[in-house]
Amino acid sequence: MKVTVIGLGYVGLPLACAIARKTKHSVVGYDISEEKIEIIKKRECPIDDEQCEKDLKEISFNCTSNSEQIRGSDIYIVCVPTPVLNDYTPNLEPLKEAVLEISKFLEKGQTVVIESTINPGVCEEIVKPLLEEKTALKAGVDFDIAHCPERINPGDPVWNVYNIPRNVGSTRAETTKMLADFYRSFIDNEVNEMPDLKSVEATKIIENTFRDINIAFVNELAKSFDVLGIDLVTVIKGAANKPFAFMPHYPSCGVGGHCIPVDPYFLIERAKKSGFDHKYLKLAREINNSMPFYTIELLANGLNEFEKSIKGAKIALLGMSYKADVGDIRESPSLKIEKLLLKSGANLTVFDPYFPLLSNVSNLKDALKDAFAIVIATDHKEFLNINPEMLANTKVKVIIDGKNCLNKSAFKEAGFYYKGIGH
Ligand code: SAJ
Repeated sequence: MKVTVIGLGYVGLPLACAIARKTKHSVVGYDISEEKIEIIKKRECPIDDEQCEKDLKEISFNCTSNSEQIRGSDIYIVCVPTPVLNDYTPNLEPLKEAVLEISKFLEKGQTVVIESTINPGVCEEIVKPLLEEKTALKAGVDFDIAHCPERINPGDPVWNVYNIPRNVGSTRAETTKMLADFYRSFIDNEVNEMPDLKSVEATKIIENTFRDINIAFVNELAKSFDVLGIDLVTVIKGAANKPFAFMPHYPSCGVGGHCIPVDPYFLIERAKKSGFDHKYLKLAREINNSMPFYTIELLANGLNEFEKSIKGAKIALLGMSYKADVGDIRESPSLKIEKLLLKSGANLTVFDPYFPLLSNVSNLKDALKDAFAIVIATDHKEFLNINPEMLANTKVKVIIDGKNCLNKSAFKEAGFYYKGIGH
């Protein structure tokens, strides 16, 4: 078949590589960014994905920013971002753009698969009318719409597009079967055929919402255990050795990324339209969104111990990425922490090895040099080496460990003021 992947980011590019590498189908990779296409044509990888870097050296596929080349695809797979707007409502513009592009070429017998994360109902309420209007074809009769949510976990060394199980559903059972077999041809794991589109859309949303509420649970515990004088990280480690019915999550300075802090709003907004108010999911979002503020509070308390305030204090903010060892700031709590520090008048130095343009020093040593307090907001590997000896000949006295990633007892024994999140 001819398979077109639309959107060559951290989801679409590994997918296009996997199909090109493991199947006989002809693959077209389409992206609106000419710059990205040029990089891929040189067999370089524009995303942090080791497997993909390897694949791009071995295989090649037609990669283009000219949408004419997607014409005649048996399967169009949409892997574009579905971010949220400032009011946390889903921004489906990139998705609509991609679907509109497809509508110029869609013919009978073809299938449109959405991999982007969407709220229940988007396939039937947005994608379907858009395609039917523009093509005068009928979904479920002349062509099919399917959803096969992506589950890429950026930076994960074990789970990738070749082995993460998938769920797929579409407008017709036989198309779901065809697609499941197609995905099975390059995925060495279960591909579950689901009865309809809404149930597949909902599956992905609850996976990520499950994560958000569990992180909110430990983030609230962090605040209460801080006043109770209990180390939550120690407690979670204890609870985590229960071999069943407990799944550890960890408190931190906030929840970032393109998925976890975003997906719950998809469900909250869609359910609200149908008259249901997700109080619990909204409260979890509020708790997680409060963690950057809590981190600043801990810093202020630490500086107080030295009769200092944030205003005028020399502070090093370490880490802008939302996650360790990846270069991605989408919804990163660091952005909020930086804003709050600047608003409070901090004399701020920012350093993230993945974001030289957002850093105002070019290495960790320079970031620590004159700082009185450091705030760890991302647990990049490089920061894990920070120890009392490294800080001995600096002015650092206060350490706020937003990812609980440094050695608390070593710093306390060396006389530093150390405070983690619930730790
Ligand atoms: N975080 C915590 N405490 C935790 C776990 C995570 O504060 O116990 C924070 C992280 O620091 C990060 C955010 O939450 O800022 C999201 O963490 P994440 O590990 O979920 O990172 P993502 O969004 O890159 O990856 C997730 C996938 N993560 C895992 O399954 C481990 C998964 O939810 C999805 O496959 C994927 O996004 C997606 O695309 O939906």
